[in-house]
Amino acid sequence: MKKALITGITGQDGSYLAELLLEKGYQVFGLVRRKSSADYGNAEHLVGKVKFIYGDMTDSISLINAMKISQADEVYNLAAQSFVGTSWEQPLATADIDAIGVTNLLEAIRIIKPSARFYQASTSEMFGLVQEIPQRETTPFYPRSPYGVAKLYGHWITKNYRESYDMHASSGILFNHESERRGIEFVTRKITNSVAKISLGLQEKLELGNMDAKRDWGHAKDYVNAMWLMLQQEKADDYVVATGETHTVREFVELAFAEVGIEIEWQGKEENEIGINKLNGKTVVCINPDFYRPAEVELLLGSPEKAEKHLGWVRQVSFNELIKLMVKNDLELIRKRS
Ligand code: NAP
Ligand code: G4F
Repeated sequence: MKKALITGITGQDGSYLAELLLEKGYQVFGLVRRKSSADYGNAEHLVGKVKFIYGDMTDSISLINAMKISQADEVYNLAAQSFVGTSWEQPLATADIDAIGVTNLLEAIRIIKPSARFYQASTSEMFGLVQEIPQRETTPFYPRSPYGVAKLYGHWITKNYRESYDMHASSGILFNHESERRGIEFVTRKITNSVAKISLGLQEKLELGNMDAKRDWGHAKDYVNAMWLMLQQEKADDYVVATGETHTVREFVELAFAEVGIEIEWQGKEENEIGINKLNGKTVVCINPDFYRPAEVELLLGSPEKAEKHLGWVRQVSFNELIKLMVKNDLELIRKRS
């Protein structure tokens, strides 16, 4: 039985990856942070199936301990302060977790079990002010947030340990991926949750920042499969995982409202732009500049060519299906609660 250790198991990707590895017959260990009340987040339903180990990316001893206990053959580093907006408010914590934390984990592997295969959760945020369209493995990086900068360190230290110590260490440069388990502060889930509430008469308006931003959005379930595929290759390498399509936040809003039968008409420009419900003339979307970022990533569009060709990775969920699933899920959750 293969053993895997997942950091960030309580998050969106960690929980889907744990399900995938359990299905494949792995023994799964998950690193969790100690909280004042027991909370396994998205991995709540995996209690009893996964062995949880307390630890923190900033505490190298706890990572050595997690490697000793798990003796993992595969280590997936998904733990991060993952919200770009917060990285301006907590730049040092973001660097400690997302940058130095990666070295802490690589060292724990090197000390305890250097033969273990390692996956690093790199990100399209490293492309930031994009130098090429679409972005590929060879596109130069230009991060635009403390998060992007910290992740770039994590990316390079992974490559460096591969080259310095011949470790099987790979990075997945994953573009935005969402799901029914996405954190509520990320724009897609914020939209689908608000759309559900507005359609049920529980909220008046959705307030957003930059609606012109373009993202390459896929479903998290498809993306965790790519992570696993990377660690099954004979040689470690870096791969872009993306859909090859890009859409604005505004398009996401329109399609999400369409799921509940609301057609949006846009009026005004920039900070004065509003989205009106065509049926009753009510304003349901407006701009709140508090959600603008000090530096923005305007356009992300990835090329999945290498992942498709070398890993045989295939995406199952389309952009429209993703929105449908997320709105449906939020409607069900809210109806259950009220
Ligand atoms: P997420 O839902 O925010 O999950 C983050 C996980 O990291 C949570 O389990 C969190 O635990 C854990 N964590 C945070 N700080 C930690 C620390 N100091 N020590 C140990 N664990 C810590 O993120 P996600 O969307 O699943 O993303 C997974 C990874 O992929 C992240 O590294 C993210 O940066 C990266 N990524 C995500 C995307 C995307 O579009 N989703 C794209 C590219 C890369 P708590 O529950 O205790 O907070
Ligand atoms: O959903 P977001 O917060 O995701 P962002 O910044 O693209 O980061 C996500 O994807 C990265 C991969 O590229 C991951 F590495 C990272 O961990 C995270 O998962 O924002 C998407 C876009 C941005 O341009 C933002 O300015 O939506 C824009 N936006 C407009 N209004 C908003 C809002 N974002 C948020 N969160 N909230 C708004 O009200």
